[in-house]
Amino acid sequence: MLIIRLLSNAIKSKLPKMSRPFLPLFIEGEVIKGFGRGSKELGCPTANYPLSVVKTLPEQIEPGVYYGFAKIGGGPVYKMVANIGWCPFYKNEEMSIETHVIHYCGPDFYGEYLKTIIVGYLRAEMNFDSLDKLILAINADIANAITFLDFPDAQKLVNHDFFVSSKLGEK
Ligand code: ADP
Ligand code: RBF
Ligand code: MG
Repeated sequence: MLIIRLLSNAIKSKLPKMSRPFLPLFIEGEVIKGFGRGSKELGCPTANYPLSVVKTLPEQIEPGVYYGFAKIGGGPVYKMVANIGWCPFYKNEEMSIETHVIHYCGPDFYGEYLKTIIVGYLRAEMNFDSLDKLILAINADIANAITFLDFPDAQKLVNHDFFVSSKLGEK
């Protein structure tokens, strides 16, 4: 069963770009406290956006795991992975956008202005029968994102004006 689901996810992630015309997607806002489930202890802290930002997502967006770039305040641009959806493993009641900034290991940045560009889709959100399997899937997502974000199409977005221009609210 798991293999069938993984295969169908792999096929979906290869859908032509036009099937997700809303990508790349530009998201920005303040980082707030999330679900407090200790994703840091899972080895994967996720910066959460407020509901007001989640509500700006295009209607057609599919819940799932996405990859892209992120900039915390006036800092450098990092690679990231983001889970957008309801986290079936935890059955959240609200949709959320949770961004893990890959290779960032500085201090917490609650209250900072976070800009993200969602570049591509990795897979659907899944339910897992153990936390260890969720962690394994997240680690595979991070490895895939690191690879895909080096492709020239993605690299063009690193220097996008969105990351350069100073926005109101940016600290
Ligand atoms: P919460 O439930 O409040 O979202 P998490 O355990 O998911 O808590 O941790 C997320 C917080 O950890 C972020 O808001 C940020 O301040 C901090 N953080 C530190 N390193 C990272 C990182 N690499 N990616 C995302 N958040 C990070
Ligand atoms: N939660 C799920 O329930 N199913 C998933 O498939 C799933 N994939 C994720 C992939 C990535 C890259 C990240 C960062 C998170 C993912 N999560 C998923 C969310 C995870 O459950 C959440 O970050 C923790 O519950 C902390 O709020
Ligand atoms: Mg979080």
